[in-house]
Amino acid sequence: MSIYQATASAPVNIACIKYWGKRDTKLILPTNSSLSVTLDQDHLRSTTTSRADPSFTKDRLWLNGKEEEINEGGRLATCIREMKRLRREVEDKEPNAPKLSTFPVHISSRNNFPTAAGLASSASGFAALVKSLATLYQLPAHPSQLSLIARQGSGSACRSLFGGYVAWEMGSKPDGSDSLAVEVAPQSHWPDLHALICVVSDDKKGTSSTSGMQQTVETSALLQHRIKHVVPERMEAIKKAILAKDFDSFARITMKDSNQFHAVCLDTEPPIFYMNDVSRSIIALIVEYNRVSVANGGGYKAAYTYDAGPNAVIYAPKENLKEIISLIVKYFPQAENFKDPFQLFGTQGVG
Ligand code: 2P0
Repeated sequence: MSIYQATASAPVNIACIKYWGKRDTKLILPTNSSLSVTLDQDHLRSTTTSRADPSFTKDRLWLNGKEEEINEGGRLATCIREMKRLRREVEDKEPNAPKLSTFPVHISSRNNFPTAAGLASSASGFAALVKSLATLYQLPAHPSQLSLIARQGSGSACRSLFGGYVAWEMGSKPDGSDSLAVEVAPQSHWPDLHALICVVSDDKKGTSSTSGMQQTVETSALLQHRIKHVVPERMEAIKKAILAKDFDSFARITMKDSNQFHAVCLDTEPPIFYMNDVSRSIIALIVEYNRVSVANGGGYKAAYTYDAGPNAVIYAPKENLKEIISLIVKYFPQAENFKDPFQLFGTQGVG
């Protein structure tokens, strides 16, 4: 008897232009396009194994060893249903192909980093889920096509289907068929850009992204300004900066967009705070580091960005990493011991 099983993994991505807000909560269609860098480090990944078997009684999923409910009509159920639909298209074309779309699946997924600590575990998780089912079902699908399905698991997951520099184009069609991820440049285009992740806290965050962003959509006038008058130009400018490997522009845009995302959170009713005092101190450190460099005739040396949590991600050219790490260790001595509340996660190439 054949065994139908496949394993795939997907990395975390960190947005430079932030996704925050949905125009369609069911299909997960965003209010603005976004752009991220996919990390290539081994210890920030989700790995997922899927198995299809006619003896299984229903679809089941385990996350880090604990079974999760697959609610009817929920995100997991939608992703599994959509992947089975693509498999059915293969089976319809190839009558001899095993009817895997009719078998229940068991899925086991593991993250090798803290879940829901603002480190985008849902992004790598849903990307790995979709990839493992695509491998199991031997789908001839392009990553952009798979991104349409991963998006319905978690918006930011669509960007983790590609390595390197990735845009999620918001699209305009009501059915979401043009709201997908596209590669801006592969990691090999700009391998000198590195990301340093500073885990300020690995506690579960207070306000989930999903509910937080809808509160913002409902109550923030600043979000409307951001959607209409800021992000479209910023998307074009950062793509240009990446293609030109222009770190100064990349850094300025990335920091400005992180700041505006957190400003929009503050403009929400009730206000949402994701950064803490340590996060803000790291901002001050990077701002000063850049100021001194520019004052001495140099350029920007590092860029910070924060997602829906207090952890800092610092993008920098490789040559600056040593200096940045020594600055962080100097001002945050806890970092050296890999202890809470500040843990230095490590450095890595991106893409
Ligand atoms: C991002 N974040 O672009 C932004 C920046 C958080 C801050 O994507 O509701 O977990 O599952 O679509 O994808 C977090 O949002 O939300 C996020 P859902 P998701 O990376």
